[in-house]
Amino acid sequence: MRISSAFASQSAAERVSLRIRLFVGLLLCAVFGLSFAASSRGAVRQVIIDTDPGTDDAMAIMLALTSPELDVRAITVVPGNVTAAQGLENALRMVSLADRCDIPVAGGAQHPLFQKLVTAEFWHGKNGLANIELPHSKCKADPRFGPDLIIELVRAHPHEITLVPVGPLTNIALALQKDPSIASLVKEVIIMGGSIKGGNVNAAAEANIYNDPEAAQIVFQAGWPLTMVGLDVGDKTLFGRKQLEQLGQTHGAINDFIYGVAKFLVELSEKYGDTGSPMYDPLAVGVAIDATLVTAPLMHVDVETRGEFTRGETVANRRNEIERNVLRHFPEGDRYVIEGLDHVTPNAKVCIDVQADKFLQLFVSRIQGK
Ligand SMILES: [Ca+2]
Repeated sequence: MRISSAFASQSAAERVSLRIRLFVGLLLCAVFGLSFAASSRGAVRQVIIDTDPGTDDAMAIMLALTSPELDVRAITVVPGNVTAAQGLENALRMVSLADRCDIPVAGGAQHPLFQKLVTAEFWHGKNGLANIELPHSKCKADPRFGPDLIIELVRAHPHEITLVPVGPLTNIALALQKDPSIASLVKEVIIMGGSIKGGNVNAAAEANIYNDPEAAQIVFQAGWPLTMVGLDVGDKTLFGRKQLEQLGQTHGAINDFIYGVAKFLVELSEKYGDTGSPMYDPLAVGVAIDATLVTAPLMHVDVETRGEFTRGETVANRRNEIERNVLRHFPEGDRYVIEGLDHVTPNAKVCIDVQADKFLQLFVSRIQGK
C-alpha cells in the first residue's frame, strides 16, 4: 500500500527511478542469497573414505552417507579386515544399498607395503559384513587406482578434501609416495588407528597400524594436519543393547542393514564379556562431522617398525620433548650426560577422550534418517 500511494504522487521519471531501485534491491537480495547458499555448501566437508570393509567400516560409511555435514567424494578400498577383492565388493554393495552410485568406489593396493596381509574374518564375519548378504551392486567399480584417485581429487580441490582412512594406511602411503605435494593440499587427515594405551592385536599394536607399520610411519610423518582416533578412545564408545533397541524401532534399507551389523557386533562383544561393541571406524567419521566430540591434544607420534614386541605401536610423545644426551669423556670412562631438553614438533592431534553418549546418539539418529 505504501509503495502504490507513493507511486500516485510521483512523476513518471520518479516512478522509473523507484522501479530501478527496487529492481537493484531485488537483484542484490538474490546475489546475497546465492552467496549465502554457496557459503553454506562450503561448510560441508568433502571427504574421501579409505576403508577395508569390515563391520565397523560399514557403520562408518553409512554414518558418512547419512550426514549432511559430509560430502563423500570417493571411497577407496584397502586390504585389511578382508581381502582387497572382498572389500571392493562390500563397498560397492553398500553404496548401491544407499542408492549412491554417483560416488566413485575404487580398489587400490592388493597387499601391505612390506609384509603379508592379515585378514580379520574372525571378527567381521566370513564376508566381512557380519555374514549379511546384501543385494548385488548396481554400481560399478571406478577403474582408477585408489591412490591415483586420491591424488586426482586432492589436486582438483586444493585445501578442501579431508581424508578419513579407517583401514591400514597402505593406499594413503602410496598416494603420498607418488605425489608428496598432496601433503600440503589436503584439508585434514582423520585416521582410525593406533593407540597410546596398548593394542588389540597384541600388547602393543592396534590392527590398522599393525597391518602396515611402514605405511603408517610414512603417513604420520608427512607433515599434514592429522588427527589420530585410536583404539583407546574408540573403546569408550560402546554400542550396546540400548542403541540396538533404538535402531530396531525404525526401518529402512540402511537402518535395517546397520541393525543387522550392530546385532552381530553386540552379540560378539557379549560373547567376550563386554557390554557393547567399540565404534572405532564410525568415531573417525564422527570427528569429521564434529571435532568437538573429542579431546585431542597435540603430540608427536612415531610408528615402531622394528620392535621385537612392539612393531606397529604408535609411540606418542605426550610432552613433545626429548632429553638431549651428549657423549662426554671422563677419566673413568666415556658416558652420556643429559644436557637439557630438545623440543619435538607435534605431528598429530591424538584423541584421548570422547563425549561417548553424544556420539552414539548422533550415530543412531543419523542411521534412523533423522
Ligand atoms: Ca576398518
